[in-house]
Amino acid sequence: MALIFRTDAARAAAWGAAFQRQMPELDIRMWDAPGNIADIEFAVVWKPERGVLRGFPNLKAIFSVGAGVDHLFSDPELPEGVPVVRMVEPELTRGMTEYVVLHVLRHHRRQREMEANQRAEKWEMIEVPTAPSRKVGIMGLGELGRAAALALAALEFDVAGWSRTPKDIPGVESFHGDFGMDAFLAHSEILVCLLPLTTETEGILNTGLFEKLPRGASLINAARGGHQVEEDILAALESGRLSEATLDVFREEPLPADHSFWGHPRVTITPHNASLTDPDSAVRQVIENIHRIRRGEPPTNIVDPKAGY
Ligand code: NDP
Ligand code: OXD
Repeated sequence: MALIFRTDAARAAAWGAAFQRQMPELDIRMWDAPGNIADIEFAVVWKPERGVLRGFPNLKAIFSVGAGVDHLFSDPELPEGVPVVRMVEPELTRGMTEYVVLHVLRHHRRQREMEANQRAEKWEMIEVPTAPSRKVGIMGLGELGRAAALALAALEFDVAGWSRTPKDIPGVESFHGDFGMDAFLAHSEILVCLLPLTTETEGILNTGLFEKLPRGASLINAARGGHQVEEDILAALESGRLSEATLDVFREEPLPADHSFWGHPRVTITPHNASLTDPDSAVRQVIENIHRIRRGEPPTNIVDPKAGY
């Protein structure tokens, strides 16, 4: 029994060390030196090259290094019948909650404008309301959206969330499905996207959606670049439909040097690091699932291939 893994190069050593510490008997194979591929039963991967996973004949589970699994389902040769397990781990959730709270507070308190004023050595009294009078909308109320919504509700923001199915989250008004979308958007002065990227959500952050937000609303996208129509964001900023945007993810990553977002005075860019999987905690989840599979039980956090998340 062997496990093969592929993470970004910078974090590979930390993952290898975590496996070694937590399950020293595990036969770990490196992506570029898989050895006898018939031994490989588990793959722990981030953006594997298309078609490679299909080449492992005895694969029992594919674990995503990240919460998102769009990087796996975009492979037309993804082996059928092999469970895909997404990453759910407390540090990833904690990091995303921090990111969302930080940027919601920045938008809410108009911090970007005050920093611009400082650069211009301009003293201008900007009045900011307090949290209960600010409407925040979270698209996606899964592991990450739910935790972020609860943290914002604890700060007494007026929080709403939108998901496929109705939710009962204390302090958070729940909207769901196509039917609930317009009312949800009307409630979102600060809109946060934490949806998975699927065929249904691709390009969802577009002009049509921005027009349903209160005028001058702001956008935080910490989900996937594929959710956003980037020309529509620029147009909405230009027209005043959107007042500002904080973007952690982009259609093309790294963001190309000549992209208009870089120099835009009302766009804040972060380099897809809203939250990072913690190798120690992640390896713990993977090993627990390996034990479950060995006992003949289904792994936890399995993805529904039809829904794509
Ligand atoms: P989950 O699968 O736990 O939650 C997804 C949520 O989105 C659910 O509430 C689901 O609704 C809702 N949803 C899915 N499709 C639709 C739809 N068509 N209409 C309405 N709601 C929908 O995902 P996570 O919270 O763990 O992660 C969300 C995403 O965040 C990941 O897929 C990933 O792309 C991104 N991410 C980004 C990171 C970064 O650093 N930038 C880090 C980690 C994750 P329901 O509950 O009804 O099923
Ligand atoms: C993830 C990510 O999906 O880092 O976890 O984007």
